[in-house]
Amino acid sequence: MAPTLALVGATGAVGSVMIDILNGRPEWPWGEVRLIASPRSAGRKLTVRGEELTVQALAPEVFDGVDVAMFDVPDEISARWAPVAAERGAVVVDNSGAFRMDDDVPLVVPECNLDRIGERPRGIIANPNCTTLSMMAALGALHREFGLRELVVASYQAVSGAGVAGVERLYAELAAVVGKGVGVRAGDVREALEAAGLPLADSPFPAPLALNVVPSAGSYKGDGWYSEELKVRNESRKILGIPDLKVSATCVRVPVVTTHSLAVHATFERPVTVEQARRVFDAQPSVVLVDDPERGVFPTPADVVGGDPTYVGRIRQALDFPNTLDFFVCGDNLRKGAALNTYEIAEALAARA
Ligand code: 2RA
Repeated sequence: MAPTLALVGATGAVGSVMIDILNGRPEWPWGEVRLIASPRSAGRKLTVRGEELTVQALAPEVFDGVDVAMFDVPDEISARWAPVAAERGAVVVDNSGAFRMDDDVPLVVPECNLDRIGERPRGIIANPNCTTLSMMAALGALHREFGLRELVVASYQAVSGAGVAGVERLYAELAAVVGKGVGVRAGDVREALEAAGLPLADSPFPAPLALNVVPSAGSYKGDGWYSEELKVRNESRKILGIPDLKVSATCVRVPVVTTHSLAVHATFERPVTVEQARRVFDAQPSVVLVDDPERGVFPTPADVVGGDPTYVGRIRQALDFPNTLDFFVCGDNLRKGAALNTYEIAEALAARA
């Protein structure tokens, strides 16, 4: 019998992208699909592959008979409900941060470590954070060939990483500054936002995003580090299976709606040329090279948003660092960075069922 798939968080920002992905997949291994959300959203009707489905309220019984349950909900909801789904027999693929670093939960990017999906003693598989995920297909491919040793990363993160509130805030800020001639004197953007009734106290970000960049993503964790920076370090080590990988990240929020970008400085055990790296990327189906800098061709978020692949450009050999490449990566943080990677894991589970 075809397996049953559940989507928990079906009405959220990532859940909506997940439904687009379900509707667009060329292969369809599933029988029944259940859409699950908070009691507030229960009863809503959503269409999956031509069938209108009614969203069910999160409760233990909704997991009975479910083979794979994808969770796209906040950490605390996953922490409480993923074990319930697993106890009822589902394999959970969780997109929250609740289980990512647990030793008995694999953290999976299909291009890097799909073999780990069978090792799930708690019935839970974790999906990485979107910032890590946006570079992993590219980095994993290089690691297999040249052995990654050190990684220095700067991120340029879209506001949709902070949810619907982040997107609404950016649009409101942009509307408040356009045509005002601000951004030329220290503090004038803040003043324009205050004048427009947009105090920073109401923002998900600690500084204006319009006409600005903000070197803070996630929550402050002490010693100068934000949570996103620590996630890049810890998750990269776990996914690539390099526990002592040297990593340093600086995560920055930028006025982009969707698609995270990263400037990557990666040092390898073995020498690597730009041509070799290009061949490796060409051979990786989920990586697309956009790299002709002489003609101004490179990936930008505005040009690749909505796409599934990881887009790579600006590949160059670091001038002063042996065995080191610099390159720029863009990946849609809601697709490969969240919903798509989760779904790819679910699809691999269905293929093995
Ligand atoms: C962010 N990576 O961009 C986070 C979302 N999971 O804020």
